[in-house]
Amino acid sequence: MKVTFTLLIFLFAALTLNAENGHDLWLRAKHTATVNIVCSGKSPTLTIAKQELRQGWQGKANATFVLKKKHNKLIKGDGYRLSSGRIEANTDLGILYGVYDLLRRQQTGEAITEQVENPSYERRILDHWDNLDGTIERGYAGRSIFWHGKDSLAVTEKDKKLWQEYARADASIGINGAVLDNVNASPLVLTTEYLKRVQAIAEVLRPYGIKTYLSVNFASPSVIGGLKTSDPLDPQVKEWWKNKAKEIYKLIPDFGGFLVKANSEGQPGPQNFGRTHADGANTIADAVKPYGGIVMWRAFVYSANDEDRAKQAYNEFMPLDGKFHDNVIIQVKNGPIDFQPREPFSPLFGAMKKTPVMPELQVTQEYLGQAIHLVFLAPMWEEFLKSDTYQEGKGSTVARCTDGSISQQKHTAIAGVANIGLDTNWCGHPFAQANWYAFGRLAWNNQLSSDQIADEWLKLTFKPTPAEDKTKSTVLPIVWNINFLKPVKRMMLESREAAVNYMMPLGLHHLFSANEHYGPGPWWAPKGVRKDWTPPYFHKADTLGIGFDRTEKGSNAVSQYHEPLRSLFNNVNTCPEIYLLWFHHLPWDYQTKGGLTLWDDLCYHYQGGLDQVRSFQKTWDKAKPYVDKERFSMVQKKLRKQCVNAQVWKDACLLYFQQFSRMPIPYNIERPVHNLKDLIENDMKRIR
Ligand code: GCW
Repeated sequence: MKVTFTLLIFLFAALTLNAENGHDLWLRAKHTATVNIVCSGKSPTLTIAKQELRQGWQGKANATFVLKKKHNKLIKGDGYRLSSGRIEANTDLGILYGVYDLLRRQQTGEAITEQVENPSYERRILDHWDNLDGTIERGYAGRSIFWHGKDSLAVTEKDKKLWQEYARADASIGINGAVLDNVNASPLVLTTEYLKRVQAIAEVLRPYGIKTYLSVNFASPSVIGGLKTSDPLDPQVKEWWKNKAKEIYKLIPDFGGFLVKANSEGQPGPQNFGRTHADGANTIADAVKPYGGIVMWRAFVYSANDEDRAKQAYNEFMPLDGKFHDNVIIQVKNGPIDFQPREPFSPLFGAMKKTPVMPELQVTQEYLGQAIHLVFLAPMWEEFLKSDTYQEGKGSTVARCTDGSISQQKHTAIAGVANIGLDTNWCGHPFAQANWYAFGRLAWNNQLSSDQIADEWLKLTFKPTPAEDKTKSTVLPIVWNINFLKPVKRMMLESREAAVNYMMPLGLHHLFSANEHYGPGPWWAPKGVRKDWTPPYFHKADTLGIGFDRTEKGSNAVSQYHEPLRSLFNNVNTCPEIYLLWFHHLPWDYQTKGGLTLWDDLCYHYQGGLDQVRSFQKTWDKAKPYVDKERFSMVQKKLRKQCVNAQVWKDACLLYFQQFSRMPIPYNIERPVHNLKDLIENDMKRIR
């Protein structure tokens, strides 16, 4: 009996050991060969570099490889020069990045020619919206990896191991900063007991080149400092921030700085004291300046007034251009509303001439199916980064307006709102890991294509190769299984457009029910809720038509863009159809470019999105032979749910809008399978 029990435990352990849980991300254990490393320098970062190289080498057995710190004018920041036998860099971190790049190339079969790789942005940061009690705002992958509540501030070995794994994953894709707490910040994070934990996290992250940053609450001086005010121009308040910075830098000498959400969605800010965003940002920036710290001040501001919400950030910040101190960067979300499946770029990019601006992307899929829908975000970010702002004429892409190519900037940065939690696979959905990966890769090189990123990630994350021959000393050359790689990559690359199609095509936006931002609710507008938080504010559907008129005759949001974009968006004939209802309110029988009525076109888009998800299911089922069974079935289940959801989105939006269009759903597409009344009632039950 006892023997059988032990045997069972053994069998169970063996099984779980082999089970693929996704925890290793794109850094999977490999079958490697030995390598002789020549490296004279010594530092914790170099120790990691050497260890990674030894652990991951897939080149010729017994080859010699040189890691060398050497000043080279072509190399910028933590960039590096890579060739088949050596990596050179100006910094130890540059060497570590070079090692990760080399190993990635060895594993994906990408050529290793002599080349210099420099980062697009100086600071490549993940913003964790982690609350101190361990919950995560808009987090869909479990609780926080950093915080477990006020009774668990003591640092455990388990914490440290996880932070180290996190740091390694970040460093492997070039991320060099982490904001450890939610932008809806608790003042408590600046108290000494919490700062001690921040110090411990910083110590684990440091050898991997990751700086820690904190989101701070603007009212901290009064809430935890006991001052009568948090007025940024009050001398005592200034002194308080200075002392706080001093305390932090004593604990964390390389602390990165602060991120601030002020006068936005109920958060306190300088306007509570009759001061401007510049006054607020500068006071805090002055405090960290002696130590080289920065302040990332968010432009995500809008009030419940009559002005088009899409215009407000620009209106608020443009008059302040030139008033910010030189260690302030304005952090701007990619679109003017809020991380929707598709938005045109925010007009604040390419607008401010004297103030650096950094993009804020959302890796966590708040508005894109959360951890259930398979949506690869690189195509969305690529579309954004390549958007031309025309700041200095043609070719002034968002990428170039923010990475220092157009105007000399003291600091450049990019941030992504993390999708990471305590879930074993970190991100909830196996394919959500690709979004973490893509953010890091694009932050490092804002010219990369989504195709390349998807290709790399798939090769690193799955093993789409014939079974490895463990008897051979090397595993090269790698033959990628094209039956897996090609269709699965196509699915990833199409997935964002699919989500746009079944959620909100043709420029529609914010059609979500309630504050969950998951399912459809084009009808959702309960009494007492701010109107700019409700879908009818955004779609403006009535019997005459649908869409938000942002032309010169409407809110005139188009005027915030440079020419020729202003006229292009303003004119319904030249406005790209992907933004049609973002900028125009049009009659239901308006003829779109394909010769359809607007109503029919809308219907075909919703049907098209649903069809795409169904085709993803087929693609994935066919990929079965090439994927471990755990991840295969997890993705399969999630795709089933996504398909059901896409059907709900289609039915909900079409049946709701049909009340206004009073036109039939084209007879050659599928009939709805839900009733509008049921959808609305279920929705109401859910939010109650
Ligand atoms: O979109 C909204 C989110 C909030 C978030 C806010 C912001 C952190 O729904 O949860 O708060 O954006 O970016 O500040």
